[in-house]
Amino acid sequence: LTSKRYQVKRGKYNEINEENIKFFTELLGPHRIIEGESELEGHNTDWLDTVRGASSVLLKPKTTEEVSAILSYCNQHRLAVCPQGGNTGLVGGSVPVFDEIIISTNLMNKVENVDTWSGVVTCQSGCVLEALDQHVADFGLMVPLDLGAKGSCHIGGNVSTNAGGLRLLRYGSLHGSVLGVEAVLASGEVIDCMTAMKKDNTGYDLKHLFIGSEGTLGLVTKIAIHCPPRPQAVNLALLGLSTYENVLKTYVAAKSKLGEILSSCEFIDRSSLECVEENLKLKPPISSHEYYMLIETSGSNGTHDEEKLNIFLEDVLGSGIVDDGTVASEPSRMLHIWGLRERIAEALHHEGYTYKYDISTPLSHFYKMVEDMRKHLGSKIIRCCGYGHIGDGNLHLNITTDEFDKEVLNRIEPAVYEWTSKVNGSISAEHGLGFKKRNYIHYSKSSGAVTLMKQMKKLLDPNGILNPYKVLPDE
Ligand code: FAD
Ligand code: S2G
Ligand code: ZN
Repeated sequence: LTSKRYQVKRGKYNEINEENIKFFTELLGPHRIIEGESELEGHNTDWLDTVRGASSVLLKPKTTEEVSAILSYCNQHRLAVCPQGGNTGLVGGSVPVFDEIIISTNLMNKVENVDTWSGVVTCQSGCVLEALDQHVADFGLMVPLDLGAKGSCHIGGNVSTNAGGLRLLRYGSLHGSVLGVEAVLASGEVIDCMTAMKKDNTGYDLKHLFIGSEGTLGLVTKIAIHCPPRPQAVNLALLGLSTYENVLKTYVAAKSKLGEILSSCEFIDRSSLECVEENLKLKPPISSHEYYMLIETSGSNGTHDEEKLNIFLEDVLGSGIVDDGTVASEPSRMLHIWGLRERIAEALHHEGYTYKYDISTPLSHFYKMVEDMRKHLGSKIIRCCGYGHIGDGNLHLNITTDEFDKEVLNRIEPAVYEWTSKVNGSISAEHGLGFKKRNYIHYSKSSGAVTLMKQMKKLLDPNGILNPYKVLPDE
């Protein structure tokens, strides 16, 4: 069976049958198995509505043991599976390509322990990020990760995509903050790398195999994550600038003048802000600038932080590298300003079809990519805009047309990947490769590295049942 949409050949997997359904129903009970493509509509399409699978069965395990029984059965019966968390992934990794069985972590949402001395939280992988953060807030802690999908994404999905988000600049990557992982292999074997210790140098650090492997090496069932103290004082500045060079100067000034209280440095161009104004009717407190920055401080002493922030603002406004700015510390005002940044993806979605590129580039080239692409595409598109985590050198280049247009896609790809490779950037900074970008991995990884990845996949999932057609390039 070759999917016409994707020119992909279905792997040699069995099709699910009544006997399999009987096994899963006996294992989970009738309420934790959902059948029928129409019932699974929301699970077969991704958040962006750009990829669609044809699964007719979704399973809802509650425990590691149930996941183990499911995978060992699927492995023996050569049934392909697609692990699914909040289904907010942006590279087509979270939905089936054909009829893979969807294994949802929706019911695996128990917080198992909060160690208030060390700040290490142990929980199941299906905890929704925002709910987990609210839970640990009661202990004066915060989850060291924040992204626009927090209301739906699962911490297991964040780990599986090694999500970056809005505060990586301050709290680092999940490869650093995640201390322990429990995952179930395709064979059903449970790999317990669950340590709550910050330091453990005994043998290969296997948990890193499951962080960012997008469900292709194992199904993550539990994680232990180090949660820093929740800040007592937060400020958010929205700045308006006229040149990209001034954006870079402001970023450097923020690092040197705000130092350890800088918790986020985000970038929005004029077109991105116009998109949220036009499509979501959001009102920015400042407008008509070419570029905008969100600079957030998080600390333990409001007076101290305000003093440092004022010195920074006097510096950048006084020297003229920033044209205009506003500062919020009242939660609802900060939420409104964050909405202007976090909802750009949603606003773009309103415009039609989004061609989305999540690129790491040297800061010197960061915005040139948007300008070059805008020139290259001319009037064939509605919008070409750039925003993102400038503190991480991570640009979100997004282009919209009212509906999918193959000619526009061919003008963008592979040019955008060649452009990225030329500056030694990454063609996927934080979203992963999933289904949509799997065949472009060579733009950012050597053939030796890709060969070793395939060998690891063969070792851990010899029958290839875990999230097939994802991450690694087609044979
Ligand atoms: P899903 O989308 O369900 O799955 C993602 C991938 O992980 C799939 O390949 C899936 O098979 C696999 N998977 C899921 N759960 C498991 C598990 N338990 N074990 C093994 N594999 C699993 N990403 C960023 O990095 N930074 C951002 O700033 C950011 N902002 C976003 C803003 C919006 C509005 C949206 C919609 C998305 C954003 N994302 C961002 C994308 C982000 O990667 C996903 O939102 C999130 O990390 C995936 O979590 P999820 O639970 O939705 O996983
Ligand atoms: C972000 C997700 C949305 C997008 O907003 O930081 O990671 O549009 C992105 O790419
Ligand atoms: Zn992002």
